[in-house]
Order: sequence, then structure tokens, then C-alpha cells
Amino acid sequence: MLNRRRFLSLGPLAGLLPSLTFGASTSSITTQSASGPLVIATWKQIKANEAAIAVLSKGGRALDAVEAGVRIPEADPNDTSVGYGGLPDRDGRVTLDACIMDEKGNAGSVTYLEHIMHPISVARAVMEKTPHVMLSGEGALAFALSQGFKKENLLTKKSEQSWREWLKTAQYKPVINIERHDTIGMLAIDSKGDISGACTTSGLAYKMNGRVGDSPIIGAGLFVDNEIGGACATGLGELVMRTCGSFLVVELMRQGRTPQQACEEAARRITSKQEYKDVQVGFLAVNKQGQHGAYSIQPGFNYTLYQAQDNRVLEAASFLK
Ligand code: SD4
Repeated sequence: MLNRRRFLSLGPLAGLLPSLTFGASTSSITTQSASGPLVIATWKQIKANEAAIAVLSKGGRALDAVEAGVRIPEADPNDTSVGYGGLPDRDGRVTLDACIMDEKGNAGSVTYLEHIMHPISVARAVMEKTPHVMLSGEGALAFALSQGFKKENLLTKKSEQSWREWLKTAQYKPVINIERHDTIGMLAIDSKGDISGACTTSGLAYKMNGRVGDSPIIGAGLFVDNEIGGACATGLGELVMRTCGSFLVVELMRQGRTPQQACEEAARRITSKQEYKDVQVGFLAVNKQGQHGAYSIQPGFNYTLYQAQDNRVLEAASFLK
């Protein structure tokens, strides 16, 4: 079987085999741009942005910035939607979803990953060290352990208590912003103008065992095309997955929409076809020029933007007022 590294090592022959590249682009877009550094993240993520900025301010790569950024909430026990401290599924298991994309169009993803605090770094390892894009469940865990990641208990006392409380009624109804949607989607532009993105979550609290949301799905929770821009999503993943939300936002930008117009149109695709009254979806986007967009279905979606040396939380415009 031809793996990615073997393919690259074929040198000039590789060009004769374009259909065997596992979808990974090997050519970097080298367009210089004055758009970076920029970091944008879903929800209030000042510290996560700071970690990303620390990478970019040293001239670092956007890919390293987004990984460093989203590792902050992954390790935070008080963030109940991401990594350690994430609320479990209805069987009491903390199962994590994450994905990452670089400026070359390469992608890595893990779904239903248990016991590993930093799924984003496992997703990056999938991207860089395997011929695949996505690993799931036990296979993802075995791969993570083989790469030296540590097996840990991610269910904190507090999360376990919340779950036990939930079990008393066991009513499942995801509601707008109330259940602390803190899934982090982050996009960054580095000083070369290259764009990368990351998305990581424990998914919806008390989801069915086995449920995977939009966050680890390339094109749903995250999409980056370094020629055009990047987008990420948060909220009820089922709505985002049915519309390939982040891919749609990037494609709309390709057709000439601004990031703001593209986010608004992607939200309209959801509201025109799906039941949206009691649930939230939020989109963020950046384009190659360093413009950004943010839009949600319900009011209450905020995001953190670092640009021109200013890192602050902003409120997105919304479809419902
Ligand atoms: C999911 N989109 O699993 C995620 C949840 C989320 O903030 O964004 N929470 O559906």
C-alpha cells in the first residue's frame, strides 16, 4: 500500500499519480499576505487566543498556533464542553471529538476518543503520521497510546455530579446557549498569511453513547482552504453536519462573499430547512485578506478575536433577535 510518505518519496514520479495522494495536497500556497497575525475562536477564549498569539508573535506557524490555543480549554477542568472536565454522554463516558487542518489542505481528526486530554494533538498526529484523515474510538485511543499520549480519567468530580443529577430525570433536550456551549473552533493566520484551523469538543452533554457531532468532521465543524480562508462552527452539530456548514462558508467566500455574508448564508441554509427555534449554531470565518465574519441563529454567540494587537470578546450578529 502506498502511504503518504512513500508517495512523497517517489519524487518526480509522484506527479504521474495524482489520484493516489490520499487527498493531501503537497504544495503550499505561498501567497504573501498582510492579513496576519490573526486569531479567532468561538466563545470567550481569551487565554486560548493568548496561547495562539504567543506562537504567532514569534513568527510561528498558524498550525502550531491553533494547536497550542485549543489545548488551553482541553486541559481546563472548568470547561465542561471540551477535553478534561467535559460533560459525559448518558452512560457517563467522556468521549472527545477534534480535528485540525493546515495551510496545505492536510487534515486530521479523531472521534469518540476516550481518556486522552488533548485530542487535538492526536488529530494532528493522525494528519502527520498516518496515511489517514480520521481515527475513531478504540483505534484512535490505541494510536494515541502508541504515540506516547497518557491515558487519564477525564471525568471530574463536578462533571460526574452533574451527570448523576441529570440521570434523575434523564431528559435530553439541547437548548440554545444555556448549556455552556464552549466547544472551541479556532482559526489563525500567521505572518506569512497562511491559514490553519482546529476544533475540539466533548460534544453535547448526555448525548447517546456513540454519537459524533460536527466538530471532528472536515467540512462541518471546520474547513480551511489556504487560497480562500477558513471557517468553523459551534452549537448543535446535527444542524451543521446536514449542511456541511464550514465547507459551505468557505465555498461561499470563494464565490465572492465576504466572511460575514458567507456565515449569514450558511446560517440561512439551516434556518430555511431545519427546525432551529430552540437551538443554537454559530459560524466564524476569516478570509485571506484578514477580514472576519461571525453569525449565529440565536442571540448570545460570542467569539474572541485577536487582530492588530488587540485580543477581545465580541458579540456576533444573529438571525433571531
Ligand atoms: C457538537 N458542535 O458536538 C458540538 C457542540 C458544541 O459548544 O459546539 N458545543 O455538536
